[in-house]
Amino acid sequence: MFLSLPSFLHRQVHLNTATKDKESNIVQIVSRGNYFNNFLTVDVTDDVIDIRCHNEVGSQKIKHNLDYEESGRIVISKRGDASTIEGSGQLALIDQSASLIHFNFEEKLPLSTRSILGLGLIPESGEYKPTMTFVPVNGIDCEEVIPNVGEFGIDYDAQSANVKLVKGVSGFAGEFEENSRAAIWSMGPHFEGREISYSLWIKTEATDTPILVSYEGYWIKNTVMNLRLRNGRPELILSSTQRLRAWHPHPLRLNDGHWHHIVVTNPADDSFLSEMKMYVDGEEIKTDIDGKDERVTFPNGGIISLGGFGHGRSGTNNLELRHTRDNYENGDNLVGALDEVKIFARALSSQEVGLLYAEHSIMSAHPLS
Ligand SMILES: [Ca+2]
Repeated sequence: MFLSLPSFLHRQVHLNTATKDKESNIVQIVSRGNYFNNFLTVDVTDDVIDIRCHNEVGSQKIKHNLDYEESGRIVISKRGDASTIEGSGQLALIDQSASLIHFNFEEKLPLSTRSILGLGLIPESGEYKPTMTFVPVNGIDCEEVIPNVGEFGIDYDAQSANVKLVKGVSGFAGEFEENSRAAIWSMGPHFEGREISYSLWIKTEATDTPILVSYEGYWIKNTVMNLRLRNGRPELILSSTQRLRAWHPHPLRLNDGHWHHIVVTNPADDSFLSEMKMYVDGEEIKTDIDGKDERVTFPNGGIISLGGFGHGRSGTNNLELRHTRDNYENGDNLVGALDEVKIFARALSSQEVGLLYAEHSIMSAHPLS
């Protein structure tokens, strides 16, 4: 039987994923683990497949702790007339059309209460523990997390420092300052030239070039997907020589101290840079490109951060390189607030963007449409 793979999640991600084909009952399970910090067991009987995920817990013990707890389970049963597929925890079925990453900034939690797969392997941390108490990000120790409430769950929490919770478009927002950090350790969900979208609310008066969302490869450094403002004008950096930006003659400035909604989307797999779309306050805006109009390609195995650079290049000892990323045209730490930051592993239609905006548009005092 030929499997129609496009309906599965096929990206390099840094967690356990269970997905199901929309049409059939074919299930795909991907698992990962370094130094046996995570593994699956599979129990097959006549009409039941019972797969369990085991996550390393406990105290430090030079990489191999060998102390585990069950962190997820999926049971596929063909007993009787009907097939059933029940996933939970780390093996809960992922809704691929929903936001995989979603920060609503409703709470912050101590990092010590959130076990994030593989985080203890970060070279600078000097310790290996299944659960960390702090992790350094660009010179600042992060002891808190902003939980990811999207489908990818806890492994995509943002390790954070100096992010204040203030009034946002929906409940609280995250207020960033110069020494704020919000960095995701786990990789993905970008993949080569595939569809991807960012949606977020921003409030700032910054006149410099604040980074709103950064995605950069952990190993491959040729391309990025960094959304930033340049004196209030949105621009999407794809490489050191390519960007998509608000059409230059347009007087658009979003650094007016009011909430604004921005969406960028790669509308189809292997789009050209000029085909990527940008929306402000629910409406598509005219863009132009700076650099060569090529098919976009995102690094596999990349990591995301909010309001500045994150864990990227944690393998290098060159602090200047790590902190400035000069070859990506740099960018400043955000002074301002973010809310409802969402990342989808698919394109968003103009109708969907309109709905995302309308959901909280009462907060936008100056809609541009
Ligand atoms: Ca919120």
